[in-house]
Amino acid sequence: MKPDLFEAPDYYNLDDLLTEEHKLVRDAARKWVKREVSPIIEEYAQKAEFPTQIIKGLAEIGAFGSYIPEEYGGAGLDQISYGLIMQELERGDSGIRSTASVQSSLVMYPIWKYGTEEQRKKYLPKLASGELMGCFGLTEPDYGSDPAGMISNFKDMGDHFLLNGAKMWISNAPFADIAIVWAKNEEGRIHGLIVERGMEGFSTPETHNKWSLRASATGELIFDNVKIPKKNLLPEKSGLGAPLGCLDSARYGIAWGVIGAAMDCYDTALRYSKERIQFGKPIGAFQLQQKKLAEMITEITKAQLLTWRLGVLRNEGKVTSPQISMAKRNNVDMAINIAREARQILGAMGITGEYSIMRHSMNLESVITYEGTHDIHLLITGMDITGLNAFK
Ligand code: TGC
Ligand code: FAD
Repeated sequence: MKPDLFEAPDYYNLDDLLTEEHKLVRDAARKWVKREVSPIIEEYAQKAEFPTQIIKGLAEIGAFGSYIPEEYGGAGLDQISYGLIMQELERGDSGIRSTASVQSSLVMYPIWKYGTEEQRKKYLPKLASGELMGCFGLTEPDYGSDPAGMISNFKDMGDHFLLNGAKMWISNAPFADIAIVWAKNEEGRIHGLIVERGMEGFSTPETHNKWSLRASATGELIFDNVKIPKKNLLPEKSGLGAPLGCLDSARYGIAWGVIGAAMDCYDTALRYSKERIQFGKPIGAFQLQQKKLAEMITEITKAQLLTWRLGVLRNEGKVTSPQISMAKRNNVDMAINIAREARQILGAMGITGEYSIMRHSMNLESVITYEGTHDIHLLITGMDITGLNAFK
């Protein structure tokens, strides 16, 4: 892979909207990605493996639980800093951002918000330092977009719960030490349970043959009469709103993250367009290539503004779930289109692993599907503006 020459586009001087702390956090993450991710990511994507050796570094830049209070080992940062870290990680690779999203928003967040003080103290500091890694099991083979129908269930056996069922498409499952698992009790109410690796009857087979998110480990969670201690139930929130509340946080991070992937594709294509000579001049001098590049920077700038505003609303505690859906949907679509156009600017070189664009493009095919598909987020917006529910 070529050396990482990335320069971040900032067409509307959006840095002026950031605090010194935001810029420090972002620049540290950017530097770390250049040093630790860019040199190895192509090799790991090719061999379809998550580079576990970067876990410690991810913890050190505050990527695990950026906004979790310091008393629980988190970095105690605001929502914009969290977003900027996600942006920088996804500039490197969506799979790296995925691991950090899952750990922060889908594992630490529910323990922080729905757990007991004992659970917070037991798990959060170790998750923040990367000593423990987690995963989040909501999706099932027959229930993806419609998680309310889930079959996984647990029975009260007096001194413990007995968990049965299966989850699939679970990021980090193959190496996670703990799983936040959503399952129904005997009354059909959804609850979160902390399931630990090593519990009898719990297995996590890896999912192979992915053309997307290859540097992220994906797997199943299988529960065959797993005995769960009662103290592992997250008691403070139940119902589908509990996992969906975690998804709000993760979807918010994705809205920022994919801007990183788009910026990397744009920056690579812009540089290439000035260096590649055809018909006696740089291809960037042709109007058709300029149209592509001009549209890319316009879309990136719009996405940056949307996301910055979303961050302000989230910091103020005023954001709505449909506002997050709009940003997730818009920004992933923006990034996937930019990756496709940028690939074309590089001609045949664009399909090789010498450049990051094809890897970003393939990764974004997962990102447009997970955490609520492109269609589901449109229907959430539709429901919000009309008051009419297209799901039921
Ligand atoms: P519905 O009846 O609308 O809602 C059920 C309850 O949930 C509440 N609620 C929310 N709460 C918090 N945040 C949200 N975003 C919420 N949306 C809804 C709602 O108020 C209600 O509460 P209550 O108290 O009245 O019971 O539910 P529904 O069954 O009709 O479904 C609605 C729909 C389709 C929007 C929802 O099911 C959905 O979002 N589906 C998409 C599923 C999804 O996103 N799965 C993601 C799995 S995790 C993942 O992909 C991780 S990838 C990680 C990585 O690698 O980065
Ligand atoms: P389906 O729900 O079967 O949807 C298929 C198609 O039908 C989609 O185009 C969808 O938009 C459309 N559709 C569905 N319902 C409607 C409707 N009402 N109206 C119109 N169109 C509709 N899940 C986890 O729980 N944890 C994880 O860590 C996790 N990581 C993932 C990692 C990867 C790499 C991938 C690819 C997925 C991951 N997922 C995870 C699962 C992901 O959240 C689901 O794939 C996603 O929610 C969609 O579910 P599905 O794949 O079953 O598609």
